[in-house]
Amino acid sequence: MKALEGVKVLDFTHVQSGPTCTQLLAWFGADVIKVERPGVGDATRKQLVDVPGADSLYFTMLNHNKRSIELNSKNETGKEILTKLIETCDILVENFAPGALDRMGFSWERIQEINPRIIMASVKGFGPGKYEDCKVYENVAQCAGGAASTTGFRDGPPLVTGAQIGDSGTGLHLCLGIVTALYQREKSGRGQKVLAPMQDGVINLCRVKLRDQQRLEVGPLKEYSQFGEGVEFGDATPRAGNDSGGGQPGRILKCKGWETDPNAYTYFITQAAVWEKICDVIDEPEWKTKDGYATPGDRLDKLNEIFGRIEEWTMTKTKFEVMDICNPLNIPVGPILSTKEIIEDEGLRATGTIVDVDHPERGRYTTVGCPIKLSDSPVDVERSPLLGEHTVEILQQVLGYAGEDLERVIGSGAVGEPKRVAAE
Ligand code: CAO
Repeated sequence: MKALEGVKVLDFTHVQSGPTCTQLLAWFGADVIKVERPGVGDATRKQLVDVPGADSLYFTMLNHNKRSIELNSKNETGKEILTKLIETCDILVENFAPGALDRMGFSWERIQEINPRIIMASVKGFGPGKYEDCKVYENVAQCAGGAASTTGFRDGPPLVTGAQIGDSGTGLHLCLGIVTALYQREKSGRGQKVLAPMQDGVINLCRVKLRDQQRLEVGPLKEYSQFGEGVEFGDATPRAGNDSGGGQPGRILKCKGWETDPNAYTYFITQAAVWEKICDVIDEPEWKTKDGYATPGDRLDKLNEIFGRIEEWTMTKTKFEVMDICNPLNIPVGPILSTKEIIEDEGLRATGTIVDVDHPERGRYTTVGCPIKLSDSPVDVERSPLLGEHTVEILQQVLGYAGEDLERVIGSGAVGEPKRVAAE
């Protein structure tokens, strides 16, 4: 038994933000029916193709455990089928450009008329306001949500981060909204509309930077390296390089091999509670009591010197040796892991966070499994569907089409050519 067993999802999502959300719902046990344009499908199927003729990793890694139906929602028979899907499903998830569903003839009002219990969940770039009509991609959201202006080094341009906080981050927000609405429906009997704007999701993840914005109004941000370096603050939260976001100073430091390995680095936090142990490890025992070094406040204007000395030590060790020495002492450190190291990590494989999956067109590939672990709802990662792989199955089993009616629908051009599954 899976947590969301019996829940049916009409998955009208594409690219990354929406598919991340519906993939989680599928992993939690929902029956996720991905509706795709006949012959075309989700644009990511053919983006960044690495195996000619096969669905890309971009698509496969975001669409596990789903079923695919080809459906032209702008054709009359397509609309008939879509209406039946709305009648049958508990949740509709979409991340079309603003207004696209209305243009198809499926406004929220119409959807509620068809099924008052349905939860309609949408990702849009912006919430209501002057930008609500914009099409938005990951990096636009990172920029508009405060992440870019606060990422990078003070003397460099704003930076976007590799973590897809705009797309996958918003997918997570949407997913929480959906299960919350589902829970409320248990009591109210009514569906509702769930909206997760990408800008808002990024702002939520940048909460501590908005905290700092308001602290800045009453004085300099003393834990930022900039303060110790005597550089004046402007009127907005600055980029803080690799400074830690909390009250304990932290930096990324070189480790043994950094000259040739771009990831031979460690994060190192000079947490106040373990200052004495840090002094012992780096062989500066007098710093424990020395004037100007003994208390966190005193150290703020000497962070460059202190981290410079710690780095002299970390450069004599590999990032894993730093971890092995510091961990037992409760000194917070973290190796900078490359994507290669993560994919090869036995521990992550053992927990199902990194998994290998077989695919009939592309063979075996590695993917990220479910990052959320439920003790009573285990996740089995199943390959993504081929385009229209389940069209006939869904028409028959979910919507009850049979005989001449099924022939009519298939012959209408609304559902593409019925597919045969490639031999597995
Ligand atoms: N049958 C018929 N038509 C279909 C269809 C189907 N099964 N599926 C989609 N379409 C149509 C849509 O109705 C739309 O038609 P109109 O323009 O006539 O309304 C058209 O396909 C294009 O849809 P779109 O505008 O959503 O797609 P796009 O590639 O132009 O834009 C994106 C992509 C992501 C910028 C846009 O969808 C968007 O802003 N989404 C919301 C924000 C978001 O999720 N962004 C993150 C994406 S991940 O980086």
